[in-house]
Amino acid sequence: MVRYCMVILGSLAAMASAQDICMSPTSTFTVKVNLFASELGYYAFEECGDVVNPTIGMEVGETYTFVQADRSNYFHPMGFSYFPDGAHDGVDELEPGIGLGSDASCAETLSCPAPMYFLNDDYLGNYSNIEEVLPVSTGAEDFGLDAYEPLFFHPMPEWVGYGEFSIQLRFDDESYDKDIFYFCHIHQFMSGRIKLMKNGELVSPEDEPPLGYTYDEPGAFDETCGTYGLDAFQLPHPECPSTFVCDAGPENQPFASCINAMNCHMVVGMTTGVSSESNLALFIHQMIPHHQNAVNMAKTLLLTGDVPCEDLTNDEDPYCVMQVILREIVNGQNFQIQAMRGLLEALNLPATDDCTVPVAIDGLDGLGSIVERQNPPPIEDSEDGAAPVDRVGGPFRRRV
Ligand SMILES: [Cu+2]
Repeated sequence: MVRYCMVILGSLAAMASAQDICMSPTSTFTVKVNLFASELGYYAFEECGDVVNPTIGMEVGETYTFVQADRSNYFHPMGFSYFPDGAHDGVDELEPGIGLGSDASCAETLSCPAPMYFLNDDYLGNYSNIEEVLPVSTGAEDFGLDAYEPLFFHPMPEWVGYGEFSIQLRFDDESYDKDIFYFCHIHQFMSGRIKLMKNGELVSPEDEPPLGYTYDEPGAFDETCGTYGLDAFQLPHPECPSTFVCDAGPENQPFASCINAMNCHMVVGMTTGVSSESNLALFIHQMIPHHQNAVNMAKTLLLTGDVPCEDLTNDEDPYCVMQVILREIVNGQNFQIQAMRGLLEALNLPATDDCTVPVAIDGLDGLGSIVERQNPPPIEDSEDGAAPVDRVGGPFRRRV
């Protein structure tokens, strides 16, 4: 009996309930990115409240507008795909030449549904399945993404200065019977589900295809700091010094305790092995926690509200200059973290190579055992005749 109930619950979990689907009565979704909701941030829509990556509903054959004007969209150009994460995962996106319905003839005429990308009111492509924008096309495959996406990598004040980014999407393949997804063209793992509907009825009651991953959920401490992954690194911690911030008064205490935990997270992350004997792997394993620290620091300062800025293009205002720096750090370094993780995978190098090094104080490590200082061997003369480098000191190692 119990098992039977669980099976039913299990299948219910994969079904969409109408209450969980966010519809927009105006057919507009105002896109924002909640940078504090996960390591990378998650999409949210003004029309859907505070829920991150909400499941949204779209009527087949109707035109929807996704407005990416909010500053939080920087580095997050939205895409649409048949499977989560699109090209990040090597799976099909919505493109004029890709039809996954039972009638795939649209692929031959390049008239399958695809998003149409706009800057201000100018459509950036020549494909169209929206008559009101451009006569419906066949044989044209440029839907504007190639002009749209690169602008999201430009320096933030330039990106803001370009104007209002938006996307129109009319999914009109009547023969397709599953869900589609929105995703970020720059960051993986930010996908959300789109339920297609016909006259208010779900095309697919089941959530198909599956998302394939769960969303990050910040811990309680992370929520106060606007960070990700720090709950287990609050001080005291056996691999960290007793503090990183000295003499913080009551006013700075909350920010300082966030800084303490993020620096401890970094220090713990920056003790790694070289099991692969690869300097490149060593660099990446050390750089990722370093980047994560920069991202966490920037997010926490953003969350304090201590860096107010109305006009991000105003480089005379120190707060605006700082706000730009913070947002560029969060988005640019997160992008680099993902790229470096991808490199490790592509090169068959281990994803992580952590080692545990208790913090050493006065010859004692954090666990109270005796440690000794091991000096590394001197570096030999290099072949090109460069002088040897004098290295002072070395890492503390536990005596075994
Ligand atoms: Cu993104």
